[in-house]
Amino acid sequence: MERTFLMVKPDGVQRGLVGEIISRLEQRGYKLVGLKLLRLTPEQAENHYAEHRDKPFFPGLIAYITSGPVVAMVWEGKRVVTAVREMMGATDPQKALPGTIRGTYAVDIGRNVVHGSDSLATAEREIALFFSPEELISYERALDTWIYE
Ligand code: IDP
Ligand code: MG
Repeated sequence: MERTFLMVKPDGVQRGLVGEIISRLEQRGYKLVGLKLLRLTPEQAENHYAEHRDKPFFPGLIAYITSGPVVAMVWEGKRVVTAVREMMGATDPQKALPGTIRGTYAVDIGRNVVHGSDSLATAEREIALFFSPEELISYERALDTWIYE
């Protein structure tokens, strides 16, 4: 089973979308294995978004992501890395399909509500950045045989 890192960004928390985003993943059948509310330090934010360090939007991105609390999560399931990216929709909400999280709840690229890992390798890196191994819980769900064949 794959694991991915998902974060409700400060705009999503302020707008009361945490429950909605968790609900979508729960209802799809994915399993929550880690969860915390935190406010990113500038160092954490710069590390998390290191690949964008040289982009013109980087200072604004760091200001945005550190502007309030975020909800960091780890979700587990079959093909979950790709599935979460699909459920989030395109980075630019103007290009996100209706029905996706960004296509439903966002307008501007700099206020796009959620972050999700873009590959298995990224997921591993991002999970390690925000969670210690003891904070990730492996457990059985009675429902799993009704979700996986
Ligand atoms: P992703 O979040 O869909 O993986 P990335 O290209 O990795 O998209 O960009 C990371 C984040 O940086 C985006 O989610 C968005 O918040 C912000 N961002 C990306 N491109 C722009 C831009 O052109 N203007 C402002 N913010 C941007
Ligand atoms: Mg990205």
